[in-house]
Amino acid sequence: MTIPKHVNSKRKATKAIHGGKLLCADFGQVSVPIFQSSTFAFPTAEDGAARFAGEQAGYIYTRLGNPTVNALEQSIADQESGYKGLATGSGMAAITTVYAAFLEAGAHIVSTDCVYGPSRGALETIFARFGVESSFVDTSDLQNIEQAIRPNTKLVFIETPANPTMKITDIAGAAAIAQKHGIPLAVDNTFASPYLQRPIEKGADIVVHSLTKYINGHSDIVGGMIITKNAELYRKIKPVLNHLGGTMDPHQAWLVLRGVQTLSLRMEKSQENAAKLAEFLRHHPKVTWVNYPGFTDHPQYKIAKCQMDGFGAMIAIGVVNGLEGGKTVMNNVQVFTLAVSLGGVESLIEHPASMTHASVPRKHREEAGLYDELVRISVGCEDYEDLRDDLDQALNKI
Ligand code: LCS
Repeated sequence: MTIPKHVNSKRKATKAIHGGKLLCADFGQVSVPIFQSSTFAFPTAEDGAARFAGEQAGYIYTRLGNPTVNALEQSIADQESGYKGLATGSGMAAITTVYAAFLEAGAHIVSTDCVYGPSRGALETIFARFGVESSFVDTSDLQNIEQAIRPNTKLVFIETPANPTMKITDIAGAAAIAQKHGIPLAVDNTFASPYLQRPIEKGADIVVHSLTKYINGHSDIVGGMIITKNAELYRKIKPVLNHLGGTMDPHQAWLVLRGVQTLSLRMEKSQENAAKLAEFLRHHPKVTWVNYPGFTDHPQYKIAKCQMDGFGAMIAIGVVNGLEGGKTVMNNVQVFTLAVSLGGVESLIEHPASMTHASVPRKHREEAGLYDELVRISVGCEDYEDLRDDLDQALNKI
């Protein structure tokens, strides 16, 4: 048996490749195995009781813990500079588990107004039935967070960059406000990934991810992750996840472990393509506006530059003829795929008002800056020239 090496680098690409592997290196294997077992044998009845009592380390049942899933949890927690991770069956399972851990009847949450549609919908349609109150504000202006906090506020939840408006919230500023009031701050870091942004380093308490996006990167699984800053928060959330049951299965975890190893390469290529494409689109006669945090005149450019290691690969645009023009573009692309989701190696295009954010009433969408004319682009890893020429020909059909 080979003695596994413990790779203990603080650098991002190395962490993405080696994180979590040591946990399962029993035979010197280089890839983490898939422990496809729902349950784990106890050596004796006493051992079983001791494991349930938390007095003995060891696996019990995959909903409560699994070696492959744990390896992924360790990997993402390391990359996020967090304490530990809790893998979930989807990004929404991560988000609703965090809601359920902190919000009870009569509690209140302050959230970014332009969060991913279902992150808002879950609060307004499900948690509201259990007596949870929510305020959705433009968190890119920190004063709005301060003003929205009430005596019964139990969680501040921000998404930055926000889907799909590309608004940026100052994480350190939001953390300072939340901390002053003794409220945990949770950050949806899906759009940036830990390669570009690590909210816990800026003072956040909890990070959530849709792993479906950049972290997995290949549009072949749905998954989520919760990462906590410390053991106390982990212990508060873990039983909620185990009871509600939105956990991840080992095969899903293995695919994400495979995908995340190339996170640095994919992020670098996609954001390089996105920067060029944003510039190209900005000067295109059929494009009326471009939201991209890498533009020096983006309203929160300075915050993005300060808290992110790069501007990411998501772009929101408006085109001439509004929604009709946008439909023409979406119906004529050939290299881009007309599909929701984002963060995969392939470039995607979609219409948030009628697709990803259709569950948010128009009034709320427009208050949050999500207009009918907005078309969202997820820039992938293809050759830039092909992406540029494809959008150019589709735009010229308007
Ligand atoms: N958070 C953000 C920022 C997201 O964009 C999504 C999904 C989720 C959470 C939920 O993750 P899931 O449960 O889907 O893994 N966003 C999607 C989107 O923009 N298009 O399709 C899904």
